[in-house]
Amino acid sequence: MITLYDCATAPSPRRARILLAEKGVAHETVQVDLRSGEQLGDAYRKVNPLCTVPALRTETGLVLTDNAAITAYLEGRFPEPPLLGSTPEEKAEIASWNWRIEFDGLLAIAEAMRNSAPAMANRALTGPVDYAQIPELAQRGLARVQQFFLTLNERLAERDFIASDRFSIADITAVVVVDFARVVKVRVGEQHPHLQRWREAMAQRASMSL
Ligand SMILES: N[C@@H](CCC(=O)N[C@@H](CS)C(=O)NCC(=O)O)C(=O)O
Repeated sequence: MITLYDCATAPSPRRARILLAEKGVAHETVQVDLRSGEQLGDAYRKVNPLCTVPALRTETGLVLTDNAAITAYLEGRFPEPPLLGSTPEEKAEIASWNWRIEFDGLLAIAEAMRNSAPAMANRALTGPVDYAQIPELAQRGLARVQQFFLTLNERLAERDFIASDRFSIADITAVVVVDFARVVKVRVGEQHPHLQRWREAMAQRASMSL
């Protein structure tokens, strides 16, 4: 059985959960409690020395330690429905948007949250090494998140999906990131009508309630 190391409240493992659901892949789930620091303990370190979730263990014992690997693996093993694109052009467009959503969206939220939350003092970056917060980065992160929402809104002005003319991994990443922005108090509003329409359409998919 495939095993997903998950944390119900964290955005990155939600990406893997939605992907597994969209592909219809049977799996079991192990919760890792990030609030109590379980990811840094010896037991989880043996699973994933990078001390992050998600991680995915295959039936043969191969452990994949990030969404990039999990996505590549699942697409290879369960090609239907294709979520990374079919033609070279479509693959390129999806990869480009997925990267932008991670870099300009998810990492901007992380920058804002992890450099300001008192509970994350010295945990400004994930992983086994502690890093101090830099308050200016929190401010910059917040500005970047607001800009990211405008970019996505503009992108969706005449489109139903972020990267392609069909649902793709970029839509999964974007839903997770847009929802997670609430931790820095950025939300979809009337200034983002296209983003709002797209988010409401995405909510029709059962996977998005995970
Ligand atoms: N590259 C990873 C990033 C995963 C990541 O940052 N996970 C966060 C939860 S969203 C985590 O494990 N945080 C542990 C910590 O804060 O110490 C991926 O996308 O799979």
